Amino acid sequence: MTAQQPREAHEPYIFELAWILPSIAIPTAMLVAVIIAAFGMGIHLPGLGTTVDPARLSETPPFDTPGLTQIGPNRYQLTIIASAWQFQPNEVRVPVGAQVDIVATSRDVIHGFEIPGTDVNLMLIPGRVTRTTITFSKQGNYQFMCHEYCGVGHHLMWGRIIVEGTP
Ligand SMILES: [Cu+2]
Repeated sequence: MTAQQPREAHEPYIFELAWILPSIAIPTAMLVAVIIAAFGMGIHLPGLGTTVDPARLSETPPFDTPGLTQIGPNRYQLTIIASAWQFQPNEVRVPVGAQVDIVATSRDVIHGFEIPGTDVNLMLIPGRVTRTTITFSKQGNYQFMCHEYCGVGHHLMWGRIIVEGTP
């Protein structure tokens, strides 16, 4: 048995505990939040899942017919192919209030797809299919552009979604 420590020796231990416990509790809480988000709420990075052969896009649905397709009442699928240095299609018209499922890929190098002012901000990777969904609740011109530098014509890679009609 060791002799009992003097009372002062316990005080630093309390302070250490006050730092150590949160430094364990906070990362643990963050890990739990990530696990709940991924498995409980189904939140994943856009684009995980499907692959496609970039050399055979013209034979592979839905990329054999890029553009807008109505898939339900006020719901559309917008299929987009990015390549150096254009988007196909580069202009589409959708009715206001429409829910648009964007399905996109790249034919050659890594491109980006961003619609400023919205949550749409995607990477288009050759061989991968990237998906997201957006509802256009306000009419207007929504410009989209490539935001991954992809060569000398990068600045030419843009297009627009024209949201028209009355809500
Ligand atoms: Cu680009």
